[in-house]
Amino acid sequence: MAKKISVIGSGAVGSTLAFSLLCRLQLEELVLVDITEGLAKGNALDLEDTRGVLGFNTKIIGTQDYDYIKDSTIVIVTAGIARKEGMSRLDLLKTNAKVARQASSKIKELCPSAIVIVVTNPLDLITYIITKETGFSRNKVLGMGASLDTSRLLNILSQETNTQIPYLKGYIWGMHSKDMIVSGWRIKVKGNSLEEALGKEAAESFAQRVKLRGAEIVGYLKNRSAHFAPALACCALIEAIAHDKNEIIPVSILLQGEYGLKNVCMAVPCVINRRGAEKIIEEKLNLQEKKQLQKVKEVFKECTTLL
Ligand code: LAC
Repeated sequence: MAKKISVIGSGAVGSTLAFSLLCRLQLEELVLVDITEGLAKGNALDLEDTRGVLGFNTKIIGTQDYDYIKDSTIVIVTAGIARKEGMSRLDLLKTNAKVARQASSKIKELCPSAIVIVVTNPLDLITYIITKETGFSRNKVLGMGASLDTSRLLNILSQETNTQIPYLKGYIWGMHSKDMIVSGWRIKVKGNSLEEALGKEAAESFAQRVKLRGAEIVGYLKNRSAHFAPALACCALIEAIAHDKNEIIPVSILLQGEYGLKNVCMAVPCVINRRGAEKIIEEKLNLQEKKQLQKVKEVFKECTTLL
């Protein structure tokens, strides 16, 4: 049983995540924090009202006051502004970096043993900021983005190839941006690679479609981004931690030489358990992937100069 989980930010992703957590985990306490007056409190009361149906014993708090996150075992940072139509995740950097620094100092002070999950965009840069600002060991600050992209990949691939999810394998890694890495040879449809299953050209346009899925959704919603799949992907990561699953999930983490990268946060497959990212799995790389990593290195360097 996870003791106490705090969700910072009670927007669409934060509140949907809180709901998913109540549906899927048994918690002693769930704290929702948002600086907008009444938002976390209103959501907390609404969530409490699911008790009669779900039957949980969880104490639920909605507040503007960070002090309530004290001694949380897991803290999820969703606070910040979300993408609107026409914006890239990077456009959010300035505002959300400030939010991330504030959250980091509170987390460091109040929950020094917590595992922190970052959802705020631009994901890899905010993960980097929170890792540095909290000073927590890197295995305890995990950015959730690639597991969402992986769920999107599997959904679209399932429809494209008319194949059920259990017969599909693969994951997305790299940055949670247009520079995410979709490695066709790591993706399998009933044992065949993406190119074998779709053909070379279709495989490329498929990869492009997956990369732009988040933007496609923003295009319809106009003034906000996706929330159901992001929240549930985050919930699955928390379940792997709370249930000590040793599950392999791609998460953004500070790399210190792995994959030839240093001082860069991006998603790589990790073994996730109650200690956070227990182990970074280093896969062999082909030439194209090495080139893509070089690009990540450059993009990350350029972005961190803006911080
Ligand atoms: C997305 C945002 C949440 O990918 O990053 O939809």
